[in-house]
Amino acid sequence: MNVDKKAKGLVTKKFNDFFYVNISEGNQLKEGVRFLCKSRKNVYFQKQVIVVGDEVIISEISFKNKTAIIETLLERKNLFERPSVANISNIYVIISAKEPQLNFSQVNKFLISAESLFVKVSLVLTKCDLINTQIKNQFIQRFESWGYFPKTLNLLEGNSYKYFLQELEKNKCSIFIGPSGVGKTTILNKIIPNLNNSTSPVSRKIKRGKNTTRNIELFSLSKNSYIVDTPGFNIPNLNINNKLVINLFPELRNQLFKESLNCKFRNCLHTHEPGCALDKHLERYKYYKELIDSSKNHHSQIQGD
Ligand SMILES: Nc1nc2c(ncn2[C@@H]2O[C@H](COP(=O)(O)OP(=O)(O)OP(=O)(O)O)[C@@H](O)[C@H]2O)c(=O)[nH]1
Ligand SMILES: [Mg+2]
Ligand SMILES: [Zn+2]
Repeated sequence: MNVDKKAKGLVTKKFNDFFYVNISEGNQLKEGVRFLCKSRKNVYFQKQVIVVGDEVIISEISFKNKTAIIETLLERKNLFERPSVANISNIYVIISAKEPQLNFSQVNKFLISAESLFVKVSLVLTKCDLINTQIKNQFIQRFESWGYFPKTLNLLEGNSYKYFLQELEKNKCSIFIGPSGVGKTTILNKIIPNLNNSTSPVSRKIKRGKNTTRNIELFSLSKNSYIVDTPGFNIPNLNINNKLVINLFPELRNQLFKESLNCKFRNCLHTHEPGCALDKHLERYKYYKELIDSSKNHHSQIQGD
């Protein structure tokens, strides 16, 4: 049966010139059916091409062949860049306690980059079976001083994944980011029945991941809840207005909101200003200052050109 009707859908995968689109919930057409689509020419949102996570309108729908054409790209709430994923509601920065070794400066960069999308950011510590409780608690305490309450997972304890899934099912679209080999795909395989996506052990010699995941794909967890696995990747440089930098650090921004910080100057950037009331005795304050300085330099370079 061919139905030539329009429907709203969600782009779950992109390859070459093709897209997989799932028909959204609430449509009289079959929910959850996956259509192989091509896009009409000139389908953009603010001059940007269609990416995974985008909502689209499809037409020329063939139920027999499971094909359709993307006609329109709907308004995007946000765009995570490199890898490109649209309409994210929650970001999970996944890191491992060991193999690959926990690198705090790298975690900091992932967190800052994640926070710059201004959605909820959480931290997940995997491979906790490879460290003892004392070290685990030290890691947790350190991240708490950064304003995060990390979830801990390990392969030996099945329940930890079960509780994590319950949380993820409440989110509209979560994305996993983090270095290669930390176990992002392993989590997905644990929580989505019959998924069996490829994972591989970290290299024995250099204890680093092997960049196993290559594609970006959106998987359905339940009605209205999706999750995106990503390849381990390098963190792009940030280019952010220096007034917003404080929002990237929960331990600093909490001071602004919870304690109604009274700096002498209303536009205080909390660096060298007299009468600044921000508590600067925090581990990541130096990263905050670095970001302010680099965004200032960037700004003056642009003005100087
Ligand atoms: N001991 C232990 N090993 C784990 C745990 N979670 C994952 N691993 C192992 O870590 C290795 C890498 O896992 P992957 O899931 O491929 O890692 P990834 O983050 O998806 O890596 P990329 O796709 O390369 O970005 C696999 O051999 C997993 O079995 C854990 O909790 N404990
Ligand atoms: Mg992977
Ligand atoms: Zn201040």
